[in-house]
Amino acid sequence: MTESTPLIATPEHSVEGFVREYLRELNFSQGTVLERASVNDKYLALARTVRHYLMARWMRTTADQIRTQPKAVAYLSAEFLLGRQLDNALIASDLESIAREGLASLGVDLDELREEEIEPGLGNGGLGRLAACFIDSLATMSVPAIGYGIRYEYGIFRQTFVDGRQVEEPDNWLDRGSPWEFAHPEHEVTVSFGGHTEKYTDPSGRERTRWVPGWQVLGVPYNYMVPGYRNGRVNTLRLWSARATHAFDLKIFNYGDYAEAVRAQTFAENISKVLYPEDSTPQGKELRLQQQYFFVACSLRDFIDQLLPEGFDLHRLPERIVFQLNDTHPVIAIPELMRILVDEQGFEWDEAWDVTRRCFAYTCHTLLPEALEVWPVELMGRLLPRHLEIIYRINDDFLDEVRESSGGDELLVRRMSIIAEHPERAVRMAYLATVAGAKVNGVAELHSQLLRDKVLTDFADHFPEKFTNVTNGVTPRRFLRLANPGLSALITEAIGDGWVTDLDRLRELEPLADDAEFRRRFREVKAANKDRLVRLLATRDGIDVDPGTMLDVMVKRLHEYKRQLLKLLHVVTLYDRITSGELAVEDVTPRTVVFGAKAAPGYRMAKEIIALINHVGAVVNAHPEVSRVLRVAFPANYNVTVAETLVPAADLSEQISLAGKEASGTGNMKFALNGALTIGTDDGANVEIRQLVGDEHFFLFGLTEPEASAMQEAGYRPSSYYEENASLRRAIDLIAKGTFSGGDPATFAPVVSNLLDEDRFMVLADYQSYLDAQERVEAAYADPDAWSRSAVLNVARTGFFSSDRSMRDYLDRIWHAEPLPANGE
Ligand code: 26V
Repeated sequence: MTESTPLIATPEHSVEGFVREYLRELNFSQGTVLERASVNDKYLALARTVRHYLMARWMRTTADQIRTQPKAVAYLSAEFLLGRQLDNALIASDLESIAREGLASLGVDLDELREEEIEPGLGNGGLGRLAACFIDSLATMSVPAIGYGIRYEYGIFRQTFVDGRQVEEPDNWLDRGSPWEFAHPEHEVTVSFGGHTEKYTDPSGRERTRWVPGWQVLGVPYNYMVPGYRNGRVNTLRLWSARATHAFDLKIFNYGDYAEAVRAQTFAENISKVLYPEDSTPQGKELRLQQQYFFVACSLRDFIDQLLPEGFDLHRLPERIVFQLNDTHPVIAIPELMRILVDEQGFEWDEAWDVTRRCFAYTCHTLLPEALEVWPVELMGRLLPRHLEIIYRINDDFLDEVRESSGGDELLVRRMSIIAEHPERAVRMAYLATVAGAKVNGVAELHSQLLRDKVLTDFADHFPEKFTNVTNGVTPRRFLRLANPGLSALITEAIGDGWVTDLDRLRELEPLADDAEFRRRFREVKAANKDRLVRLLATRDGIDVDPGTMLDVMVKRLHEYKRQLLKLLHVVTLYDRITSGELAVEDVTPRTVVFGAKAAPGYRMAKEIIALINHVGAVVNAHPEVSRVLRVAFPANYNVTVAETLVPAADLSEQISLAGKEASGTGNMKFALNGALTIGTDDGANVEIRQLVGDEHFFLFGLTEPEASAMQEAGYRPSSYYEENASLRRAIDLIAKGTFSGGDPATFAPVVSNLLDEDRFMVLADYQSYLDAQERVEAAYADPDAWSRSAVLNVARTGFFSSDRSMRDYLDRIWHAEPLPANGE
């Protein structure tokens, strides 16, 4: 046996082989027999069976990486919003029909078992889902890559509504077993916190610093398979779980204080207990900084100790690894690597800096200044005293450089300092990442432009070569092949199945947009997808949707800048026009407006908006006339699993953020790729979607970014729109006087006054333009043939938004790494 061909027992790729393996799992791992197995038993046995089929590829991929020592990518992310694993593993290993048939022969329904899986919700929204799409693409492209993150015991909260208001419940996703993970306690890593630093002279007479920590925890790695799509490759996602150190166990024996020892244990294990829901502003919470340092310290240690050959010369680290920093959450990795090199490996500062600045690259995912993370110096000094010293030194050196290149412009020096002075002394993590990273990228063309021009301007002037763009993408495996089997089959019938790993091939569908038969079949698929959604909403939420209506969908985290309120004002305006008799129901295109959104538990206004949506929905849906043509559906607990049924069913995709606020959006891409038309502003990736699909197939409205900025600068007055636009005034008045709150004007007064007095995201300024665009939507929808032509062109022209393309861009522009050869499939 050579290292490249590990000896692995792979079950036979046949129905009989599958059934044998499945029964073995059920009997020997699950400890039951088919006749007595619960649905969960059957699901767990199935998951483990599928896992067995991937094992040989996983071991082979790992062995190839160890053997060939290529440059690898480590994607450091505090969030991986994976979605369910079973379906993806089935399609990646080409086992779907074998599993279906094999299970059927045992009287088991594959689809029932699928529904049993609780998705790992280890992310808030776009940023976490992006990380999941990226690791899927890296595996599919055979790129040597590893994802590093945190194994939160509780993922994003489960949302329920009580009287229309959001209530959060813990997401105990691990409770019923976690068949997709492999714990490796033997590879635990020790992570230090607190304490102090001290100077000492080493045997060679050099002045050095060491960190004397105050306390420690252990990180236990849990490995997850990341299967490439039918390429014989399986990469690894390694998530860290916190444990108390064995010192705590010892305490039990030494001091007999059992209760105290257990308390300490609980304290340590809190670190990976819960995913922080992103707030209206990121708060400087101590536990969050602990989480960030915890996973980053574990990951660097792991890469150096486990994945590099023994005795590897760390001066050559940049040849072997690039750490991609997914937003600022993992940025503490930069001083951590400096600490390892200088304090532990005895590097000179300049040597260490030269290595470090070639090992990291940073992706920024926002434009809102209040969303940029800063950590109070006081907190950082208490938790990570050595790292704070290192950050100071990096800052001193950098500011000297700025001083010199600017001829002593002290104002500029202060603006660019990694340490903010007001309102309190704090470390600006985005600045640290920009100074130390080899590259800094935004996530859509417009976003990258605005990053340079507005957010990191001084840095873009100082390091113009660092700044680049990589437009986001989504994985076509999950969001087309798996989520939309009907459309997938139609596409494959027309152009073959190469599109699954080469999404540009969708271009070949363009001529079919003019083929009446193809359009008819496309509409058939859409109708079937709507039926599937109708069944889901009926059984999951008790919501009744008419599949004959236009499905108008707005799903995304609830944030003021995304402007769910603008969508709601459209709904209220329709309600007003119908109830006032201005519009006859016969003249209205019947539509179902679907919302899906979680609000951060501490974000007051977002939660008020959720309540308002539910209250407006209740009144609209209960109105005998209005509800004939307009309904609002707001299923609770929107997540990846729901998206997989919702996106393929949508007719209209709402992407209506104020221009210049949405970094990219990725939901917008998923909808277009599934043949929904977009109504959207000139923001984020909408800009590129519109350029690609063409103006005639996209409903553009609203201010442009320069217009919005200019208007803000000139002094934006939302009340003037209220005064001058009668339709808008009536909609707001309906809310204000309590039409949707049982006659009580107080209920939604905070929302109303927010709109009239401040309206930070210019909802009122864009209202009329949005209404006009919605009228264009209605006119277009009235011609089903023309609409489906546009929809087909949306599919054909959005292959660019594959995350495979994003990965190619990162490889070329930032990582300079190469794929491994495919593995014979
Ligand atoms: C956002 C906000 C917005 C309101 C103010 C406070 C606050 C705090 C944190 C965040 C999260 C920023 C990181 C994030 O999730 N960005 C999203 O990343 C996606 C993937 O690149 C991108 O498509 C979304 O446009 C972007 O919002």
